[in-house]
Amino acid sequence: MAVQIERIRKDIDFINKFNASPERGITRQTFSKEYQAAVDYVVKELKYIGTEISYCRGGNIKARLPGTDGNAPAVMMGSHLDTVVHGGRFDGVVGVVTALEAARVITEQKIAHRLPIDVVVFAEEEGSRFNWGLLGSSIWTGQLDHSRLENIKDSGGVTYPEATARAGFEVSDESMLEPEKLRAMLEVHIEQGAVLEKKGCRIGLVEAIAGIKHFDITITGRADHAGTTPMDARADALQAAARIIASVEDIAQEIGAHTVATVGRIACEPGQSNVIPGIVRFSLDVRNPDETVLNSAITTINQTVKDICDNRHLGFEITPLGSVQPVSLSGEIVDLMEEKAREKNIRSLRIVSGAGHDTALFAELAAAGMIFVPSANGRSHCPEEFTRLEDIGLGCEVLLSTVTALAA
Ligand code: HGY
Ligand code: MN
Ligand code: MN
Repeated sequence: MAVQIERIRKDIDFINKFNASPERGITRQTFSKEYQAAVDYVVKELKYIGTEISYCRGGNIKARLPGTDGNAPAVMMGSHLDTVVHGGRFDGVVGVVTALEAARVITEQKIAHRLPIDVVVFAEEEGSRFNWGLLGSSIWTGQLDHSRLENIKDSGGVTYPEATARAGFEVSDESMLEPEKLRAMLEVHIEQGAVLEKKGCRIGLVEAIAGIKHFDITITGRADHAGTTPMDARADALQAAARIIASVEDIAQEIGAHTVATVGRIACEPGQSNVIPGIVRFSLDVRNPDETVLNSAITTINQTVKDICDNRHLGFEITPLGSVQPVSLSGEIVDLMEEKAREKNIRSLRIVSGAGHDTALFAELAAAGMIFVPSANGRSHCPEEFTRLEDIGLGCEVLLSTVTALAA
């Protein structure tokens, strides 16, 4: 192996020392002090090998290994360092540390490359602080207008631009990512499912990424006394929300065809045991690799919200948040990665991603590809998340040979 897995181990361990919830999993929210410390570590390592660092629009970071042809489109590789709350050690981190290690090897071995090679760290991929997934890459690729950021706030009311400024993040490169500047985008990521493990494959070649639609749903009833309000005189927002949430599971199961729907967050006001809930807010995450099926699931769920609320004379509001279309990734890149894996006698498997990734936003801009490495028991977004260092090393090897072939 050209890559050094002990360096990868050290990078993963160092980055995960920066954690707001050491008692339970990993929590590293965008622009938090933990996040900044992790980013600072990676930037220091990238500077050490001589890359040119740029602080880009949307809070993203780019570290360039210049090629012999400075005007040529770049080959980009990387992922994210932010996590869900009480998440795992590998989601996103694996893509950043494998890109860092590949850049080290390219520099150390003086591997010639005509195209520039960029290591990137995308901000707010998870949306766990600002409730808008793929936020940094959406801004950078122009899929979300910069002006929208003023209205994207965390639970404390801090806007994304304010949080960016408070973290001392000063944009040094305002340019957007455009097709003429990009040859390819490659991301190594944990599978976050159990397919590779079940099939005994150590590398997944992602052919498509499921579409995701996020919403916030608010049900408005009437707060009343829990003891004096008869059952037939109530406008109980939580009773309606409970029936809607149960229907979400039924609808996803009835539609099938890889439809998944999740209510992951709920808040009830005023949240007192002796007050009938007046307002309930909850999240909705619906996914499917097929646009038509995804949209039909959304339509059915929206109709169910309306029927249940109308029936109970309650108000409701369905607010769309971040969403990303289902995408197919580049067949050229899948074929190339498959060939590189075969050259190294690595069993690979073509696979569809149920998880969302920044790379999905590059499918229209460049030849976009993802390399999956197995997740133990398919677990992710939890402290139990685990991937073997040896598998991460293989993912890095395939990344390195694919990137150097593209940038030659
Ligand atoms: O939600 C996702 O699929 C990704 O982990 N952000
Ligand atoms: Mn991720
Ligand atoms: Mn994730």
